[in-house]
Amino acid sequence: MGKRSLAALAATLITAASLAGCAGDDAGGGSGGGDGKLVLGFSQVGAESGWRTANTKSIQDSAAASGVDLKFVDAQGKQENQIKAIRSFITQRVDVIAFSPVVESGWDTVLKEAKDADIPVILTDRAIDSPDTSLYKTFIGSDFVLEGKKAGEWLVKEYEGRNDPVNIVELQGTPGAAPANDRKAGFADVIKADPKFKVVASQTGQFTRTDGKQVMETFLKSQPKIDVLYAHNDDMGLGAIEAIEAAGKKPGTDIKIITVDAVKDGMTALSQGKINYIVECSPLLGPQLMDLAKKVNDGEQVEQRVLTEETTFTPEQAKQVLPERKY
Ligand code: GYE
Repeated sequence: MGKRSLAALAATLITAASLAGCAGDDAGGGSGGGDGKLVLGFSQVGAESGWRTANTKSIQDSAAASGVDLKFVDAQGKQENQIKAIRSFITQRVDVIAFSPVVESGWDTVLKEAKDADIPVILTDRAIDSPDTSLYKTFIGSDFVLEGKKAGEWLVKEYEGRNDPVNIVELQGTPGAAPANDRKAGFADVIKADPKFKVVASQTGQFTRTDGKQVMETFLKSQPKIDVLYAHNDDMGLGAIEAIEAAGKKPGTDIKIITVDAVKDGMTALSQGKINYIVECSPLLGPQLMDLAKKVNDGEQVEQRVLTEETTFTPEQAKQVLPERKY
């Protein structure tokens, strides 16, 4: 149990004592079971993609390695489940709450509850749109706007010196999620400089392979000419590849494909030339998260924004790093 929890426990005990006239042995303060471990409540988005699976593993492995008592709850893609989980972490009086918000909006009420309970919150992977930054201690994760820009920059280079229109279809992530909003915005911002680039269709594929495939099928039916697919993650791109192949076209050749994440399956498709470019988004946030959780629990000052280091991959680069790729 960290300093904060001890303070909270003391406060709870004092309140309980004054209310009941006696001090119970554990008035619900601190759920660490008295073994001195930091208790971290973590609400995960779900299991929608390879990225998410790797992210979950990173968090669970790092918690075990650093002696953190992790209370892990999977929200199955639903904000209401995340709110429930956060409320239950507050009731359990965990030391620190971390979560990866399914969508950007609608967190103020529950985060105020955590703040009132004096439980520090860490945003992991995805941001929220609340202007009240006092609702969380820090936000660790990637710069999704930058990722979208990197995708756009590759495209601009790829079609340099050509004037024919370039028809782009876009598979967006979960509606309202920070990576969907930002990857769209960053990409649009770069390609708007040249009117030959046209996003002819843009729809959500929910960050999943199944939806990516299904939506690509409809794009292929409704669009007479598709030059490029920009998918907000590898999984949707991989689903789309199946649809493109089923339609008798060659992914990576007939339709150029750009994705984000760089998970193993995506990198394999990239090395085979079925994807042309991947912007990396690292899911390995576990070690940094544990470190930040310990710091905020000890009342240490931490940066409001902790960025993840990332790169981009071409097919050649994918071939080189694939043998070492862990996820
Ligand atoms: O890119 C996608 C996942 O929030 C960065 O969520 C994450 C995104 C990731 O489902 O594959």
